[in-house]
Amino acid sequence: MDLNVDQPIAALASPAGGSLRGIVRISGAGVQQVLAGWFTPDDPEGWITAKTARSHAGKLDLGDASRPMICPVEVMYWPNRRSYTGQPLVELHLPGSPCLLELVLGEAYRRGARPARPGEFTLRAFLAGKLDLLQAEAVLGVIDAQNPAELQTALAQLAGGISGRLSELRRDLLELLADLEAGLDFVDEDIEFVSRREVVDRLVAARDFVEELLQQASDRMQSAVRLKVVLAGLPNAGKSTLFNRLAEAHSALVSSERGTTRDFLIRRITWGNLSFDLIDTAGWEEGSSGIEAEAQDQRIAQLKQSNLLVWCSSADRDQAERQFDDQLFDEAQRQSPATIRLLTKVDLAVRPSSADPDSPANPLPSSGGLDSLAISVVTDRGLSELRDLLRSRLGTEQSGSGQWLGITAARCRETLESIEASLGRAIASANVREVGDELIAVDLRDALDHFGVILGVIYTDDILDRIFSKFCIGK
Ligand SMILES: Nc1nc2c(ncn2[C@@H]2O[C@H](COP(=O)(O)OP(=O)(O)OP(=O)(O)O)[C@@H](O)[C@H]2O)c(=O)[nH]1
Ligand SMILES: [Mg+2]
Repeated sequence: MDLNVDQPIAALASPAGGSLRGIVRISGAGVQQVLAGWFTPDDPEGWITAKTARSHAGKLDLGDASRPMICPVEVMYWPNRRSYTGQPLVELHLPGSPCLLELVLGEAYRRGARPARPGEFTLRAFLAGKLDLLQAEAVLGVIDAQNPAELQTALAQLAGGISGRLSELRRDLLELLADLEAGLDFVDEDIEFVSRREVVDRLVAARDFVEELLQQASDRMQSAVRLKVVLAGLPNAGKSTLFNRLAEAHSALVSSERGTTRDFLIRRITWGNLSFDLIDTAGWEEGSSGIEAEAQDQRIAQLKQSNLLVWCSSADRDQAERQFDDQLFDEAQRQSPATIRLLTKVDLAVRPSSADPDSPANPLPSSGGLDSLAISVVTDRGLSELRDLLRSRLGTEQSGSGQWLGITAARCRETLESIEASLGRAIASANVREVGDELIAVDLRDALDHFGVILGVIYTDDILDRIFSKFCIGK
């Protein structure tokens, strides 16, 4: 990790490949010198004397004596600390030809800039105090966001949501530490800057807050392992057909032969804010040897890792199958944290002529509290209700951890645990009258060091390396 921030660095800041516009970004002391000799501004005086950020139109000379090559360019120039990186920065806005952008970058490297490493612009912003570590991670979150919910979380973190709350708590604890330490200087004179009662109250409030953050970070880590919905049921129940319909694809083989699906298939589904993996599994069979036993083990493993089981029972199942289906359903339900039961192929069910035309024939056994629906992919019956049900069941799983980016939760969880432990020790000491303030101060200082690690007030090369190496070049 190169923490020398003076040498200019350059990289392509727009996506690779042809486009209407391409951007080359150069940051560091002396960016104007890097452009000297090949950038001719339309307003040379304005370029040389620029004191504030603005755009400078002009031409780039990329040719040589035998082959002149002049290209129009718009140079955005931030001459001072008010740039993204907190240091002089230029962006060359050019036609987005990959060949042209490569020539421009090559010229910048020849003139004193070096290629920027992944995330190095954001690293410089962090080192200049423009962003804290949580916000730097949020930049990555914004770039990588897969859906509006992830984007919203990343933008809130970039705007300083979590940082603000943590900084406020850190400030409060720093003040408490200052009061305790001031008291230590006057210990012989019995002057108290803060009462024990107040020390305990403030420490307990801080620990409660940290516990809440820790819970959110842990929830986030769990939902970072993507939400999984498993389709299961007897052979021929219509699982693969439903899988294809929900995934709006024809990935799964469908046939009237039992046992068509042998392995399992996964498809990522995104509906607005909600993303989950839908998994089609092989039909459940009797038998406990060979390949069937292995398939059964796989199914159980899938169910255990799933967030929701959708059990399919075909409406045209006969009496014997009904019993077997109910028995396997009970077994599957025990392995899974949440369940929906579907009566599939309701268009096929033979209904006694006297029956209520709105209720499905061959219904599911009634079981209290369980969500169940009758569907048909032939008539579309129940499909939109099924989508709504999945949205509401999975939406509950996804909420509650929305304030944390996965990368931040992963980095901070252990540190939050250390803060919680330090504050716990400080509270235990503060609750015993005979224990001196100096012992409380030791644990409080420990907690504050860990806060510093989360926000990036205290950092090591290793931490920076781990965070910024995840970025792409040019960011
Ligand atoms: N009439 C009708 N037929 C359906 C419906 N859904 C599926 N089928 C038919 O039922 C048969 C079995 O469907 P699949 O989707 O392959 O069933 P599966 O549960 O994946 O079967 P396995 O992979 O063998 O476990 C196929 O012929 C489908 O066309 C439905 O809603 N109505
Ligand atoms: Mg199948």
